[in-house]
Amino acid sequence: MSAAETRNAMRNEERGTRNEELQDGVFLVDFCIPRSSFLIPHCILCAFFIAIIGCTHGGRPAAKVETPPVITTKSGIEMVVIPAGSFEMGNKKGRDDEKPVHTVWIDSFLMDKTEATQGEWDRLAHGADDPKPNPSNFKGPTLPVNQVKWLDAVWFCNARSKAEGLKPCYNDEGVCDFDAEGYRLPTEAEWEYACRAGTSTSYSFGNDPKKLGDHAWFTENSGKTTHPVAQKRPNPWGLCDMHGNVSEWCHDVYAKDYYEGSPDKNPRGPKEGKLYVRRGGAWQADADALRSTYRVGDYPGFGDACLAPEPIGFRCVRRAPAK
Ligand SMILES: [Ca+2]
Repeated sequence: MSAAETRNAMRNEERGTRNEELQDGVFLVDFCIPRSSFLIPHCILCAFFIAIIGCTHGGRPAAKVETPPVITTKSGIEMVVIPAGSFEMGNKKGRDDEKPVHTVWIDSFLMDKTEATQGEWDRLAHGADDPKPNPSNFKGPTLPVNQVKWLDAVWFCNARSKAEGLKPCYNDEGVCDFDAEGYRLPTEAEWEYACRAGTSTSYSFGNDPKKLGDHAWFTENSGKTTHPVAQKRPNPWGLCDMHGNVSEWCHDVYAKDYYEGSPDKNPRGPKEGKLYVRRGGAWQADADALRSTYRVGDYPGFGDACLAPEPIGFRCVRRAPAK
């Protein structure tokens, strides 16, 4: 099978898989709305209500949900301060590459509240000494960047670091210095930890895919296009569009069996491989592909002749500032 055939087969599997195995327990957070002027009071109400009613998952208390603070960077981009903690990564009822479920510790980090937008891309490219054109086929300043190659997402991270006077994380080959203070792509574990936001259900709002339309753009409501970021309800930690709109590049090389030997603290993926991880599903994906634990490996440079718009965007993270 050629590279193009392999990739198309993976994409068809992503689109075609039915939402057949959802986890137990329901964890509903329907009180948060995405606009900043209302976010804090609503999430305080949300946390208060959760404290009152509690929730269950397999008889165990669910992780405590608190709304982390949000900061605004020098570039004017809002980032959520993701707290350090451990979580159960993967899904015992998911696909083979989501198993085994394993406990992972994640250090605190900052994550963009939204997917990287084309407005952000154009501003950074305008001031960069090595500008790259906006790769998106759906055009608009508030739309997420889409059909971006992995190395071009890395370019964006470095350009943003340079624009803010931070040490870039990546060299020209995309090798990451995790000790650098600049921006980078999230590791796959960081992405899932942030997407779950303390939940253990299929989605960050619960298990019911019928509610997905309140939280995500996907095949049933997108009209076959991307949408401006932050139009849907955020997850319990205030992150928008973690489910849907554009699928998001992670830092990690993809390996189907990586969870069998993953480090238990800040895993960063296999050292080598042809595919890179992307997460969260996109406007053209079905509900199953938007689950918090759903994994996809994709070619970093789109090595085929597929004419369909690429559903891939990204968001940036960086180290939490030292206290
Ligand atoms: Ca997304």
